[in-house]
Amino acid sequence: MEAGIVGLPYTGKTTLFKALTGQAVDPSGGVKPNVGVVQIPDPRLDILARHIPTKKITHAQLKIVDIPGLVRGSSKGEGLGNAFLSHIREIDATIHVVRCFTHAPGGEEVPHVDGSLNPARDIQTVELELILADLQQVEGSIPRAEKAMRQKSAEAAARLAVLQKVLPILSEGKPAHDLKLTDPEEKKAMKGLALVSSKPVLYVANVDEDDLAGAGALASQVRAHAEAVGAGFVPVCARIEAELAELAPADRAEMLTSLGIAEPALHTLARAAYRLLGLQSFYTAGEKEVRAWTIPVGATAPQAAGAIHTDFERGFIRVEVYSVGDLEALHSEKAIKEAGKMRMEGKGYVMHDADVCHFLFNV
Ligand SMILES: Nc1nc2c(ncn2[C@@H]2O[C@H](COP(=O)(O)OP(=O)(O)OP(=O)(O)O)[C@@H](O)[C@H]2O)c(=O)[nH]1
Ligand SMILES: [Mg+2]
Repeated sequence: MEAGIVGLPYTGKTTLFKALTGQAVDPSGGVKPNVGVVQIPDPRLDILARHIPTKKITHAQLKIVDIPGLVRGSSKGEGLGNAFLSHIREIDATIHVVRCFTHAPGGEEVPHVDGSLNPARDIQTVELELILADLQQVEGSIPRAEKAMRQKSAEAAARLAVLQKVLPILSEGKPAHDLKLTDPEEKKAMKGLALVSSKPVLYVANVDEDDLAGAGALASQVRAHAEAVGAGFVPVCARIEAELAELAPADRAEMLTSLGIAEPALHTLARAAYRLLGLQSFYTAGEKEVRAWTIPVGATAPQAAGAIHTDFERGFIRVEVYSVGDLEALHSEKAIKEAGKMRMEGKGYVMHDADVCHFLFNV
């Protein structure tokens, strides 16, 4: 799972990256993307480890890429041109950072590339660049796709059909996300195109420290846009979060209390990203390791086993399941069994969020 951070220059992308990953960044100021891994915070792992003594706790992970170089006119070769695109095709979701803070800490000015604070305009600027980049890709792909039609394969036909359907949408300045497909072959072809404007978006309003809830006029523009397009929205003060990330846990808790924040934005962001991507977690728990795994909502038990190891999916026999809530209430797997809450499920079982699993397989 991979999310890419995009946004105009000086919006706080790298600050957010540091906050999320706790990782050092490229000091050159960003020609190369910063790549890091976020351990998804998950209180359920603590519940599991409290009742099932274990040597190791492993969090689910999200890969984050801080993508620099997107500016107004990228598609026409401004700045680094479309170089940023090579890093963005692979991502599953876009985290779009929008500047809503007025000053840098200490009050000094942070320049804005377009001379004034205007989140709604900034969103349009970035999204138009993504759409134009996709448009160039689609226009470039059509002649090749037409040639490929000679092979008379269903795959080539689906690819050309999708290119022809998405072209007018992009030409109108709308995101590829607006194209709704039903045919499975076409859906697959669409995925293969990996168009940037087809990815789900999480808008992050990077706010001043006196508007952490994002209730101010600037952040409200971002929220309104996110709601209008059915995307995710999280207000974050990236600078404070970056400071929090550097603190020891006890100091962090104290700073959170003094700021009146319930939890670091990383938690809110991680949950929003999960929701956006249609993901949920299941767990395996034993004395060697307590671990969170990520699967799409709707995944079956064999598919969940496959998230651990592909052989487990093929050799799946059945699974013993209970939920984290059962363990919290009853304190041990033995007590869960005695209460009749340990379930045996077969191949058709659709996984629930917070399931704890013992898989039985044959490899
Ligand atoms: N007040 C305030 N300033 C911030 C915040 N986030 C970033 N800044 C400041 O904004 C400036 C730019 O931040 P960066 O994180 O480098 O921005 P960027 O989007 O990575 O910029 P480029 O990589 O140049 O495109 C720095 O001076 C930061 O200190 C914030 O949440 N609040
Ligand atoms: Mg940067």
